[in-house]
Amino acid sequence: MKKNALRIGAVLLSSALLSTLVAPAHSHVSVVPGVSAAGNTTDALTVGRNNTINFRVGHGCSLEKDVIHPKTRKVVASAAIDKFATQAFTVTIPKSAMGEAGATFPRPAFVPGWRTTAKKNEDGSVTIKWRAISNDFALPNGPAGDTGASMYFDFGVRVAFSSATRGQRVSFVAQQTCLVDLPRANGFPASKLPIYETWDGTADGADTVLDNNGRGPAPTVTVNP
Ligand SMILES: [Cu+2]
Repeated sequence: MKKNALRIGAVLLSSALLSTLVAPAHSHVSVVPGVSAAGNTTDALTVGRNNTINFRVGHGCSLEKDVIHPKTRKVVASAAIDKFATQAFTVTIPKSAMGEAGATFPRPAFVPGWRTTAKKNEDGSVTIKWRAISNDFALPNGPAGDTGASMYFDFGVRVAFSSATRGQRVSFVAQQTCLVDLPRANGFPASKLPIYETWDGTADGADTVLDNNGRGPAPTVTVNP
């Protein structure tokens, strides 16, 4: 989606206030600091403390172009109307959030009904993936009914910000995978077409490729100085 996220200028705010200022947008994917066992949200973004952060998914996937059935050539999903449930969510934790040596593996929160995997990448970063074990557990775009509002969910991860991140912005590439049903047709078995919302950029509005992989800003936090 290419909604403009609300942006707040932080020029006049003290550093104490700054620690609470993270990705104010209500939609897209943003980082929300977790509450520590001591009951504060400062530890989450402070080097050397328990850095528990949550990735808030604000809505499901939209289409950039209609999905045409490969066999019948009929429109099976409309870009103007249809939204899709999130079946999988991935987030990549950079080495700068994996301790001083870049070797403290992130600890994903358990989400009932979702299977969790963690994979180490070539560059030493770790990608965490949560996948709904069935359609019933997928995160819907919105509640059933007629209000048209979307739903959100927070995927938690405990990371370990390294000293080098003090006062710095740290971004986490994230991606939602949704599935479009392609019904069975003459010689064509029923199947599912994956579509994506990829959060790996710095700004909205740059995605002009109609590939049903929407691109948006990466969730980002500023670590306390
Ligand atoms: Cu959005």
